[in-house]
Amino acid sequence: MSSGTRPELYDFHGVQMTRSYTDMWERVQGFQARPDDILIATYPKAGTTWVSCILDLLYFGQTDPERQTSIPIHDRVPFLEMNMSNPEKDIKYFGIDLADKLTTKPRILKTHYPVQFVPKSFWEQNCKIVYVARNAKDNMVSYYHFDRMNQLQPATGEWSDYFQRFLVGKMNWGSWYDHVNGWWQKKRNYSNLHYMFFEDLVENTGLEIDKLSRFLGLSVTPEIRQQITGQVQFDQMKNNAMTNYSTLGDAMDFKVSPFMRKGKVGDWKNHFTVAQNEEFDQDYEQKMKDATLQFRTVV
Ligand code: PPS
Repeated sequence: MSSGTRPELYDFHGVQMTRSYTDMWERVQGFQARPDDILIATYPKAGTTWVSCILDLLYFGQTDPERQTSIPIHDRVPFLEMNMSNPEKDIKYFGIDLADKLTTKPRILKTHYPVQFVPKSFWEQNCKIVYVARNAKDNMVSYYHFDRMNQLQPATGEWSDYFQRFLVGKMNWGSWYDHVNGWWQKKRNYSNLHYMFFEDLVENTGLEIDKLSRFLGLSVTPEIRQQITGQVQFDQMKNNAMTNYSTLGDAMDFKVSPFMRKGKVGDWKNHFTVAQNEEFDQDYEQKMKDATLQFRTVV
């Protein structure tokens, strides 16, 4: 990929993807998960980095505090399917190699795959999986700004075009609707899956840390919970080079938009027109038939 050009989406087993995330398909599918591995799965921009930091702190914050200030989060929590080498952008990132080389116990790993793409060893080993979901309106807005600033993502076009593309799932990693529903259904027959919401994290981070700890079987004192809550506040993470993605080469133009942008619920109101909101809501009702899966677009 030469500078200034953006990758194209293509149909990959029924999901829109770019090649940087499918080139290593065979190796990713053959990944040997271990029983204590923990997988963080999300649709892009749903709170992956936030939850990655929380898990890293829960497991290693007390025993190895150094890693918080010396290893970028994208290396502490490898992004399984990302395969990127772009000398012009000073990028070299091979998620599957990073995962294979991880020496931590447990290994904490990240994926944006829809549920049907997850390597089978995670299921066979009964690994703990944390899925983070974010309401579609804010998710779309966050993804739009990310795609504007990230040269490794397909071009956005105008907001109105992007809005339409989101509704039909022409996004990298496919349809938000399929993603959140697919993972939600998985919860019914796979009990080692913790499904959580970005909006709940915003509303009460400490409570979500408690729930996560219970799911992971960790006992966390109120003091440590409070400490972690402080360490993962938006401004802390935004100002920390190890968590704000300033370490991932220069594919991301922070002058266009920062990675840690607003971290809010409800920013969609600053982007959606009244007509778009109506169209969105009608379409949403058609697609989101499962009444047990409810999102909040305000808190
Ligand atoms: S990625 O690229 O898919 O891994 O992005 P991801 O980390 O999933 O999502 C980025 C959005 O999460 C927000 N974020 C936070 N919000 C509040 N508090 C904290 N600590 C936090 N950390 C990350 C980040 O700002 C992005 O959302 P927007 O709405 O764009 O600000």
